[in-house]
Amino acid sequence: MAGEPQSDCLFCKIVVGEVPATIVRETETTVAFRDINPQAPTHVLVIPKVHHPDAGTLAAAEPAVAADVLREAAEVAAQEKIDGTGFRIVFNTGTGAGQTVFHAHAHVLGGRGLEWPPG
Ligand code: IU
Repeated sequence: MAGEPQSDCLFCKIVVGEVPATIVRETETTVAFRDINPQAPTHVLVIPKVHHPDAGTLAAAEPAVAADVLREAAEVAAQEKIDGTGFRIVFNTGTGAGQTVFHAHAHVLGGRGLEWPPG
């Protein structure tokens, strides 16, 4: 069922502590942790605790939680002190866009120059 934990989902396992992660922030509805393969000096993932496959399906089903994810992404940037120079919030959606984990997540990237358009 939409929103329910999925036994084969890595990020659902991070939410319950079955898979380790370096958590930098946590709220009632979200967890933020460092990406294991960082693409920038700051690279943190913000995920909803509920399971939805991507940002769009999350926003359609639980818009308040989608807003929580966005707010937490900005809070991470402030906590990491990358908000002054600028940072990027990325939602890869679909395999063609590089999505590899099908539990909605925001990448928060910063601490270096960020080119536009992204590759
Ligand atoms: P993507 O947008 O679905 O490609 O992002 C998934 C990210 O999850 C990717 O940057 C991985 O490095 C990251 N990640 C992680 O932080 N911890 C893990 O155990 C696994 C993937 I698997």
